[in-house]
Amino acid sequence: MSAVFALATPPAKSAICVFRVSGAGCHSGLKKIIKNKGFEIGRFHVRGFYNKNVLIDRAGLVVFEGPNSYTGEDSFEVYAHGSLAVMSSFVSLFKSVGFDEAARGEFTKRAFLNNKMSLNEAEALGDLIDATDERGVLLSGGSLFGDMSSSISSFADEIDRIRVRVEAEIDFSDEGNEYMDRGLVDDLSSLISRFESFISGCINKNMFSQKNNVLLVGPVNSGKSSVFNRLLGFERAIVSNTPGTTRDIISSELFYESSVFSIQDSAGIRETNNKIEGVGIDLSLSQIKSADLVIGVFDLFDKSLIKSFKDLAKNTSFIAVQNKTDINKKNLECFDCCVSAKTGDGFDDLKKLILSSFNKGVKKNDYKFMIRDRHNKLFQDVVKNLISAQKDLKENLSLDLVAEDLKLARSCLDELVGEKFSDSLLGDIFSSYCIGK
Ligand SMILES: Nc1nc2c(ncn2[C@@H]2O[C@H](COP(=O)(O)OP(=O)(O)OP(=O)(O)O)[C@@H](O)[C@H]2O)c(=O)[nH]1
Ligand SMILES: [Mg+2]
Repeated sequence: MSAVFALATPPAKSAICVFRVSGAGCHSGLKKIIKNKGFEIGRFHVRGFYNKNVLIDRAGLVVFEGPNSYTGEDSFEVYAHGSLAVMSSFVSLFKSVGFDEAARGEFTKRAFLNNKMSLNEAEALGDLIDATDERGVLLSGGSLFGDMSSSISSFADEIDRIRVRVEAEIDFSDEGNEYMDRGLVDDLSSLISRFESFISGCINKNMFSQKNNVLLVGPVNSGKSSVFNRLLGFERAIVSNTPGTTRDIISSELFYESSVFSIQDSAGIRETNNKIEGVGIDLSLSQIKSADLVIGVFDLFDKSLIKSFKDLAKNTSFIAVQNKTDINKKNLECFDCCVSAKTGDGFDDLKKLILSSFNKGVKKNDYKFMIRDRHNKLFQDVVKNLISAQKDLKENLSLDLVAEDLKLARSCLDELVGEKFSDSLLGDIFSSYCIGK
């Protein structure tokens, strides 16, 4: 495949930036842009990179030779100084020697096409990069480095072995003999229960990586924006003593105890004739539906409003927070948590409450592997076909049908690891990757 390049680090000022180049002819292209042309494969060198004799940067260089590279092709990586100007100079330099810009996920797609990894491993790699907490790293790592691929391959072998036995029975019965191998039903049942237990150790990425959406609501001026800023640790939202200050939904991410939460501040809810404020209030109300946790922020004198806000949250978890405890007495009878956004008092408890309200849901520690919708569907199809084969066997129905079901179950596993794939499937998978991966 032709030589492509991409920046593998974000296009932002940084200590260093990393470029990846891979494909046919990339080594000869490299020799055109460095003066000291000798290099050892797999060894770190420092080289001057030149565009028409003008030195762009002295940068780290590691050259790889296919098939012993990430992509399985000849490739190299450059570790340059991380200024935006240096990055853009390298882009021009690489284009000048005929390298094309890589598409998203191009390097991993090539790795898959060159049999360096299976399709489910390529997907797990994308999930590892998307991981926003330690558990996400462990689970996507389990799918990538752990025994997920070997489990799938041993299930596939086992299905094949059972099918061979069924086909032997077909030949046997063609010769007019009675159905013999009674152990088949038991072996198939045991395979089904082990496969189901394997699936129960997998968690769908969608369920796992729910963004932990937390919405702050409450009456005007209760201090929602102040609580929001205090949770984040910086002044993100405007705070003022004018009721109705916040008009829009303001979002930011909060990292706490290796989990990430998406926190949203919203317009205070009250009767209003102001059109813009009214739109903000409608937005707050509609946002409640997509929140995973609603935090009502109140002043002590708002306590009669707690119930109406709790009702708005309907089935979503709700925490009632009393703010401004620096000027009012704490009332833990009415509120779940008492804080002062002004002094920071009570925020450790509030963060713990937020964390625990999410931990009540999915028990992430019960799982070994992270999977996607595509895998889940294929796993369910495997079970469906195995159960159908089991039923036919038990009822002494046609052995040809049993063999056919087993073939279908096996082909779902082939699809999972990418032994069978369509271009559109690869397009769907790799287009969600970062450039440079
Ligand atoms: N004493 C004290 N004042 C606070 C505290 N939190 C907020 N305030 C004050 O309360 C007023 C309203 O604060 P905001 O954070 O803007 O309140 P809000 O609920 O976002 O208001 P709207 O967006 O208008 O609905 C400001 O004057 C804040 O300084 C607190 O913990 N203690
Ligand atoms: Mg506000």
